[in-house]
Amino acid sequence: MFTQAIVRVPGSNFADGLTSVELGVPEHELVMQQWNEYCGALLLCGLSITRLEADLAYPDSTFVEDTAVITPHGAMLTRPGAASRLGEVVAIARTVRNSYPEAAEIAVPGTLDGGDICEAGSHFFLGLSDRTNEEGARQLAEHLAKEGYTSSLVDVRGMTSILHLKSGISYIGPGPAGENTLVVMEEMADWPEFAGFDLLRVSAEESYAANCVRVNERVLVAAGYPLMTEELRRRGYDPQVLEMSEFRKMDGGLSCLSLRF
Ligand code: CIR
Repeated sequence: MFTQAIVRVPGSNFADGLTSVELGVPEHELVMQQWNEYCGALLLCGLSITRLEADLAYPDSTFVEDTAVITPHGAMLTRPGAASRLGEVVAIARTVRNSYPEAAEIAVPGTLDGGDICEAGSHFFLGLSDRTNEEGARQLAEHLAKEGYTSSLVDVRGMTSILHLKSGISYIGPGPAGENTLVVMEEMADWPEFAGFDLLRVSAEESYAANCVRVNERVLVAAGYPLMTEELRRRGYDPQVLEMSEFRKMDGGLSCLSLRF
């Protein structure tokens, strides 16, 4: 069960952040509306929210997930792989340390974005991407092992369609009958790394919906992907549908907008 979330208000310069897609410029009013609805959904899931003020020095800083990896046993502050985002960690460290005073830190030359780290029960998938390098993943694996978790690498560097590992997979198990459900975009669904999980395959035309988030009894899922939403219902999950159009324009998904613990 999660009880808390950390979020950061999107800045008025949110549109100046990094993006690899050409979906247009986010409209600030809509950004705020969608972000407020997202926070409302977290409240509905029973979480208390720590809301950090907008930080105009870092247009991408509303994507707080990339700055830390938090487990029930501890926290690791990251070293984001994009130079323009490195300073975001300094700004969030104090808040994370309020709950995890002993939080560790990824050290040079490691780089790691939280979006590449997928918790799947007692195992973690560590994505290697343009943002997370082998040294960053190695340091996190060592930290997680001390906490009793296993981990394995998933190399997504060859994939142009996703920014982070969690743009393509999300762990939402256990399901109503104890299923160990891993949501996977079709392109990755046959990868041997994911054998052994109950896969929920997301069709190519709905691949953005592969980034969903289990929060206690609900699953947050992006609006506009009816097959995915229906499949979650069919499997006995309770989907909470949220409009994400403006965050998608900046390569953001549902998981990146909060740190949950
Ligand atoms: C970036 O390129 O870093 C941001 N515009 C988007 C980060 C999305 N984060 C995530 O999926 N965890």
